[in-house]
Amino acid sequence: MREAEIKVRSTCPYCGVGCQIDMQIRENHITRVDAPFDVAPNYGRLCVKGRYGLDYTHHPSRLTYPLIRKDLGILPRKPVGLGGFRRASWEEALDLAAEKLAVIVQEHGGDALGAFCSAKATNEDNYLFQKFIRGVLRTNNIDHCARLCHAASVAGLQITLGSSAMSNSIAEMKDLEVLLVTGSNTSETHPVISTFLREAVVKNRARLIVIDPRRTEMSRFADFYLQLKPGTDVVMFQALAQVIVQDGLVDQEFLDARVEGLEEYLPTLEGYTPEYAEEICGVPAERIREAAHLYGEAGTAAIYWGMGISQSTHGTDNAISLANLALLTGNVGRPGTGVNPLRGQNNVQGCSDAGGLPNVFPGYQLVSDQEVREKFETHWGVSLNPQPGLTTMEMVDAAEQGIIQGYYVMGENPMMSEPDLHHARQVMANLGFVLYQDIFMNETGEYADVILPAVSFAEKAGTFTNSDRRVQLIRPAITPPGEARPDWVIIQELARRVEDKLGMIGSAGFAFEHPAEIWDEMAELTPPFQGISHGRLERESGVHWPCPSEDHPGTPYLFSESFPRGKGKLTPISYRSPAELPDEEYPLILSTGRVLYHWHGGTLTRRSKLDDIYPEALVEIHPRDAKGLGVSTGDRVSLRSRRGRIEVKALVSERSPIGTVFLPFHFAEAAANILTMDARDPHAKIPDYKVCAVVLEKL
Ligand SMILES: Nc1nc2c(c(=O)[nH]1)N[C@H]1C(S)=C(S)[C@@H](COP(=O)(O)OP(=O)(O)OC[C@H]3O[C@@H](n4cnc5c(=O)[nH]c(N)nc54)[C@H](O)[C@@H]3O)O[C@H]1N2
Ligand SMILES: Nc1nc2c(c(=O)[nH]1)N[C@H]1C(S)=C(S)[C@@H](COP(=O)(O)OP(=O)(O)OC[C@H]3O[C@@H](n4cnc5c(=O)[nH]c(N)nc54)[C@H](O)[C@@H]3O)O[C@H]1N2
Ligand code: SF4
Ligand SMILES: [Mo]
Repeated sequence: MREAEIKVRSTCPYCGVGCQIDMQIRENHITRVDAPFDVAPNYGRLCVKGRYGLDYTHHPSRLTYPLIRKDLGILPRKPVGLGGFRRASWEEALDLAAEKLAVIVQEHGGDALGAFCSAKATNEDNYLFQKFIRGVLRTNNIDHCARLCHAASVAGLQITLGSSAMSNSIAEMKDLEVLLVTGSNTSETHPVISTFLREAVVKNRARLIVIDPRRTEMSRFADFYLQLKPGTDVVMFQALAQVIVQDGLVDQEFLDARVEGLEEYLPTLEGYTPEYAEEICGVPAERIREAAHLYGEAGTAAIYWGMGISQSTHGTDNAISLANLALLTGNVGRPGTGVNPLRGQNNVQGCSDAGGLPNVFPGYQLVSDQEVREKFETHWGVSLNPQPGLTTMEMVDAAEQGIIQGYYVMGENPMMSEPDLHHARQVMANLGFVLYQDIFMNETGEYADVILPAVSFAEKAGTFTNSDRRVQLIRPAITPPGEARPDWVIIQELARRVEDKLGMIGSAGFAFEHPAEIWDEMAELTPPFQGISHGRLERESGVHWPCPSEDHPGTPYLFSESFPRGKGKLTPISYRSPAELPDEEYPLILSTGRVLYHWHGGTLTRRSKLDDIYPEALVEIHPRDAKGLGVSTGDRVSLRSRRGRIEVKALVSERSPIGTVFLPFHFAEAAANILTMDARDPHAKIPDYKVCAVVLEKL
């Protein structure tokens, strides 16, 4: 008899929209995915990844038992595939991992370890992970892909508003009046959000401004498409601000009541005329004036942005310049207004919220604050390190200098996602110990000493927090392959063993029996989560934090009365040109990013049907540049920068501007990050993935 079909409600594991999905399960397989029509945030909508991209869960190459490197201890370690490892029991692998970590802590202190938590894993996994790293290993060297992502948005919004999350909900998008989208290829990277934004324009007559060097699909819907030169955002946004000030479009009442810093700020706009912006950004001054009027005269206007703003050596300034615009015009704190960095990974918001950052405990409570630390010390029964830890890129530096001796990587792939991979891989090859925990082997796992197999989102319980701070459940739908275990279970087993070896038995407490209990402990220590529990999420489907008590409805938009820092701060900035510009030897700008069908290093989507649709890397080049180089679509070309060289196929298209080529970073065989550089934003430490210099040659 055929096994009955069951339906399981869960949350899509790909992007930060956090679509709700109904998975049909037959014979332990996800056979079909639908979206419930009556549930936020997607109300029946899904993109191709949510609908057809979950088949990676069944891929035969899932990790099913623990593995130990055959040539353990030989340095520099070579990157090896699964053949370089031998099967081990959980006992042996966990004991070995615990022993290695404990020895490093005993001999060099906890700060000799670096830990990467995961924006793919649950809030509960990440809470427990950081509890282990801080409480048992006694280091705050914990970070994750948020550093390579919205770190600059976070830094900029901290300075101007004191908060860093998206200020508005997805629900209000379709009713917007004016919206500005910049540095976001929304249709491909937040596809369901893009349908709401386009609905606002197409059905509800919203006016759209798109500011992006690349002719993204969103630009086709725009009233104003300003195709600025890469890396010139500060000039563009300062010029918009100047027009708003000069033409009397500021919201004086709002400025008087809720904003400070106007006197110092105004003079710094002086040189930024639309004419100067035309010269630097390549956009006609008149268009800049018109766009400024559209934004400045709107009753309500909201700003949405992505990596084109954040991933820059002046990303913090970019984000500040956007917040300044919103403050000048009073476009923040009411429905339909706001400043909205669109969060990328399914749970990057939650991983940060749960304390997956080097300077904060869950809920952004500072590790350097003694009172906060004492609260966690009392609750966890440990003494904690008061020194904020290192960021992702600083950990690479520290590893190179021999200060960091070991990595624990859970659910990330830095050997594809970090810039300047030749350098990053060399550092990895010389680390004393690498512990790796994932659902698949990837380019980072090839450097592991011990591999611990985790289960996927479809095989465990927990919560993800989406881009508008909505906490939602995932539910077990299929049984895991082989001996794979949930991340939180693995972390507990490991933590107990390391405690044992360090002689701290019975201290921190890793005896949870269900993720719901882990959530409850985190909520108890984190005021904005206190009104949320798994039980409530079962009943209500999703709750937006801050939600301080059980009778609190949750908070769909922020800053209605005040900003977390009190008044909003207009913040002076000035333009600096990108860190590396084209020259005679490297005459083109390389911009890297995403395509609809693939996900980051490709670990998931290249094991999905989606790979049949988009099976290889393509570098997008403007017809004018292509003609000059004698290149046609389909030709093989080499791309070379000061850091390295790769080979790809060309795609001639007018999407990229003249002088700039675009390359997705999803393909290991043509890894974009071989070419990129690790020049960083001084505040946010985020690398510039959007502008470096390359030369393209036909093969
Ligand atoms: N299909 C798919 N979707 C994803 C992901 C994925 O890997 N695949 N990843 C998720 C993650 S983690 C993230 S962070 C998001 C990222 O989502 P996005 O930020 O939308 O993605 P990117 O492709 O990095 O491109 C950003 C945009 O910035 C523009 N840009 C480049 N340089 C500049 C500049 O100097 N100024 C301005 N204003 N714009 C510029 C590019 O032309 C592009 O349109 O996507 C999420 N969604
Ligand atoms: N050139 C260039 N580089 C970039 C960017 C760019 O625009 N250009 N963007 C940057 C940005 S914004 C980001 S966010 C980063 C992303 O960089 P990463 O986070 O390093 O990339 P992912 O490929 O998403 O890695 C996720 C890993 O988690 C694993 N995984 C999935 N589910 C689970 C689970 O439940 N448990 C465990 N343990 N593992 C799981 C997957 O198999 C995969 O190996 O890349 C950055 N790098
Ligand atoms: S928009 Fe994002 S969350 Fe929704 S189905 Fe697509 S990838 Fe999943
Ligand atoms: Mo990201």
